[in-house]
Order: sequence, then structure tokens, then C-alpha cells
Amino acid sequence: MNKVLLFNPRSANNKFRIPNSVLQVAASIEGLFEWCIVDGNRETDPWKKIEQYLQTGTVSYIGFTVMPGPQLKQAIPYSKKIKELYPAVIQIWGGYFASNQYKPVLDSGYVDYVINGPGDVAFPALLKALENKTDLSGIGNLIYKQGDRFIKTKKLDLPDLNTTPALPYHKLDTFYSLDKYLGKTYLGTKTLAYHSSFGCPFTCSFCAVVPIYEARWKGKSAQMIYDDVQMIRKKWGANAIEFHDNNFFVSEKRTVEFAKLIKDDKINWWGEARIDTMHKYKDESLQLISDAGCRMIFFGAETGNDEVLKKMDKGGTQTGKQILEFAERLRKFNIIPEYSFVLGTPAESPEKAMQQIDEDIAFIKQVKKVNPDTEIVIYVYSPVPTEGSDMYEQVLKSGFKFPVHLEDWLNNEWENFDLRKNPLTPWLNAKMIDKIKNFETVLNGYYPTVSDIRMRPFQRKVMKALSGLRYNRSIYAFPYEIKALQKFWIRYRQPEIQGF
Ligand code: B12
Ligand code: SF4
Repeated sequence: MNKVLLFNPRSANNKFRIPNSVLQVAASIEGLFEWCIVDGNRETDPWKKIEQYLQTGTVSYIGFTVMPGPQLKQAIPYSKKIKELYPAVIQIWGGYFASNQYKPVLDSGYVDYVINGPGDVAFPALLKALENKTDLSGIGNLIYKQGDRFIKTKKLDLPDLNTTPALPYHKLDTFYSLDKYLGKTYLGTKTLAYHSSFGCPFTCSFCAVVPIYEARWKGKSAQMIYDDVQMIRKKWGANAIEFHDNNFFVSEKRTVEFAKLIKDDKINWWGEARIDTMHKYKDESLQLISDAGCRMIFFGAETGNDEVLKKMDKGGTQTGKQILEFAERLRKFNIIPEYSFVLGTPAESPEKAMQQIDEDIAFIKQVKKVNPDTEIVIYVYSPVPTEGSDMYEQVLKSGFKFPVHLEDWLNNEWENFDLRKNPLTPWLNAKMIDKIKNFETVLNGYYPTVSDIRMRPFQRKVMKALSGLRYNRSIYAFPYEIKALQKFWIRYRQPEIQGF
């Protein structure tokens, strides 16, 4: 039998989450093909493990899941090596990086196919077609090369997670003990990473979800989510949940139903949402989700500037005023808003770009004033190829270009780009980046994240006092003393990169 190896390249140094991407892909071929998973997060030398499988001669297909950033450090060299040493093995990449950057991926010569978006239908269909040597052009969500041409097949409807095969948690447990995937976080001692919906109904022009899902969203029913959680709770002891959906709270009805189901289980949970969507939730719904254990919600606040919000295409309904109002409103319900901001968006002139950064910093401080518990996450704008959006047009006009060669993504600059820390965009200069980063350091010092459970109260106090000297006077340049303390005491964690 032709076996399928699914590889999750290393994406975290600790607190490994269930590798939902490859697990869901595995579910799609369960019973059709023999499969195995290699999780780069759980192996000290994943190459050794992959090679053990390849040396058996039974593996015909290898699937990589690849998001931008550190996963590329294993994905690119391993894929290249497999082509050299095992050229008969067919290599298929999926995930956000593969879908959005399919040109350099397929031009590399070592990746044979890209699954563009959900693989639930496309992956088994591709494998069957390759086995039977039949035509590929009718398979949706697929990208491949024919000579010099890229063939991009039609986008399929989103899979219905109520009818797709159940995730094979038990089989994953035979490769890597599932227990070790349930890590200690701010939410609980055994935190489950769960993905309950596909896509997002919005079209923010900076977001990588948009080109893939094209404003579509489909969620699993509240009852099915609850049944899964109960099963994992009973079998492996999960006592907290991180919902990894792009937008968990799209449907108030579904959220309320889920909250009612989980209310008596004493489980803390977290998810991602839109401010404008949730500001429409009734008070009683917010109270219910709080009572049901929802402790913190991640929101894309982005900026307080209404014009920039419009340019970002935040659905046309989010405003600076609303961002502040909602932060204040959530306080009543004892739910911590985790607001992410995108600083450094394109501007007509360097003065305008700097002015926007200053305004955003002032706005963030305003948010902290109305609700000091708000957790702030700062990203520097890194373009995504959202073709047709005004912002992407402006980006291209500025002279910005993505790398043409896959291996260029391994350079430090592009890794920083992926981590949204230093995006190489022509309209930002070093002074602007420094200002953003220095402000972030001072802010994190003055308001250390509650999600860092290793920090002791005494350490928080000292950090706050030291950073307050700068925060209250808006002096951000060269915050070396705060950095030193963060490094010395706690090696400050960044939840946006490492997860909670
Ligand atoms: C969990 C997660 C993480 C975790 C990883 C945990 C772990 N594995 O240990 C952590 C917190 C470490 C993380 C970090 C980062 N992440 Co992340 N992460 C996610 C998140 C929330 C869930 C991924 C997931 O499990 N999805 C569930 C599965 C079922 O969906 P899926 O991955 O889309 O898989 C389907 C298809 O894509 C396809 N598919 C995927 N892989 C494969 C493989 C094959 C072979 C096939 C056939 C098909 C296929 O089929 C699947 C089933 O239909 C996504 C957002 C999201 N909701 O997807 C962001 C996301 C992927 N991350 C993102 C980013 C940018 C990052 C970072 C690089 C930077 C940052 N500052 O956030 C960092 C650094 C990553 C690193 N260290 O490598 C972005 C990618 C955006 C982009 N520009 O492309 C996303 C989309 C979040 C966002 N909206 O911005 N991340
Ligand atoms: S609401 Fe969030 S996930 Fe949806 S398009 Fe906007 S940024 Fe992306």
C-alpha cells in the first residue's frame, strides 16, 4: 500500500498544540490510505524520524503543513533533501504559506502540488487521481505546474465540519501521547487547542485569511464542539480550551448555545473575534459566555483612525469610538479583551507614516485608560498578497516585492517579516520601527501580560514601577533597562508568536 506521511514542521519551542492542520488532513484519508504523522514539535531530530519512514520504501506521498515563519526552517530544507534522496516521493504542501505563496513554492522544483485552502476534499481526491493516473484539472483547491504555467483549479465550497470525518485523536495518541499536547496556560493546566470553523466572513485587506477563504465562514455546531470537548476531557483530562478559529464568535446563536452547554463544566476558554460583531451581542449573551468560562477574547482592533480602518476594509463598521466603548463594556463582564494593533500601514509620505504611528500609540494608551486589563498585541504591518485590495495596490506601487525564490524566505529579514516584527516595507524607516518596538517594550513592562503565568507579583510590581517612569512621560527611546530586566527575569514571552 502506498503510505502517506504527514509532517508538521516545528512551530513552537514549548507548549506544543495538537497539530490540528495535519490531523484534519489525516482524517480526510482515514480508511483510504495508510498514514502516519511526524510532528516537528515533538521530535528533537524530525529529519531522522522522517528518514526512518522513507527508508522503508513504503511512503509514496509526503504532505507538509506550512505557515509563514519558523516552520519554513524545516519545511524548505527537508523538502529539498527528500527530492534529492527520494525523488519518487511526491511532495504536497498545504497551509497558509503554501496557499498564499504558491509561486516560489512550486518554482522550487521540489514541491509537486499545493493544496489551496482546505484539504478535506482536495487531498484524498489528489491522491486517488495520482494513484489512478487520472486527470487533475477537475480537482478543486489545487495548484500545480504544467510546464511554465501555474494551474490553479476552482475553489471548492467550504467543507461542512459537521459531516467531515472526526479527527483521529486516538491514532495521533499512538504516535505522540495526546496528554503532552494539553499544556499549562493562563486558562488551565491542560489546555486543548480546538478549531471549530473555517474561514471568516470579512475581507480585511491586510489579512492572509482573505485570499484563501474569500469572505466565507462555516462553523461546526455547538453540540458537536461540546461533544468533542467532553470526549477529550474524559479521556485525556482537558480542563481549558483555546479556540484556534480565525473568528470563533461570528454567530451569536452558536456562541450562546455553546456557552449554555459548557457552563457547568468549569472550563476556561479563549477565542478570536471582531469588535463590531461582538459589540452587537446582547448584554445577556456576554454575561452568559463570561459565566460559561470565557476569560479572554482576542480582537483585531488594528488602529483608532477611522480612515485607516476604512482602508483596511474592516467591514466598514468598526470605528475608533467603538473600540474604546467596547473595551469599557467588556470590563463589566469580567472578560479580558486582547486587542491587536497593526502599526506601520502604508502612507503617502514618511511624515504621515510617523504621524500615524504616534496617533496609534496615543490611542493604545487611551484604550489602557478605559480598561487597563486590556491586553495589547502590537504587529508591524506585513503585506499579504490580497490581490485587488486597495492596500495591496498601494503596497505594490511602493516597490515592495515578495521573494521570488523559496529559499530566500529563510533569510533573517524575511523571517522577521513573517513574524510581523520588521516587515521591510519601503515606507517605514528604522526610526519608525524603533519607535514601535520601543513603545512595545515600555508598554509590556508597564502592563505585563496576565498570560505569562511564570511572572511573580513582586516581579510585576518592580517592572511596572520601572517602566512607569517612561510610560507616563511618553519617553520610549532606548528602553534597555526594561529589556534587561525582562531578559534576566522571565525571558519575556510574546503570546502572539508563541501562543499563551
Ligand atoms: C495554531 C496556530 C499557531 C500556533 C502553532 C501551534 C503549534 N502547532 O504548535 C502558534 C501560536 C505557535 C502560531 C504561531 C504563528 N503563527 Co499561527 N496560527 C495558528 C492558527 C491559530 C491555527 C492553525 C490551525 O491549527 N488551523 C486548523 C487547521 C484545521 O486549519 P488549516 O491549518 O487551515 O488546515 C487546513 C488547510 O489549510 C489545509 N492544509 C493545511 N496544511 C496542510 C497540509 C497538507 C499536506 C494538506 C494536503 C492540506 C493542508 O487543509 C487543512 C484542513 O482543511 C492559525 C489560524 C487558523 N485559524 O488557522 C494561525 C496562522 C496560521 N498563523 C499565522 C502566523 C502569521 C503565525 C506566525 C508566523 C506569526 C504571528 N505573529 O502570528 C507565528 C509563528 C509561527 C511559527 N513559530 O512557526 C497566520 C498566517 C498568516 C499568513 N500571513 O499566512 C495565521 C493564519 C493567523 C492569522 N490569521 O494571521 N500559530
Ligand atoms: S476579521 Fe480577522 S480573520 Fe477576518 S478578515 Fe479581518 S483580520 Fe482576517
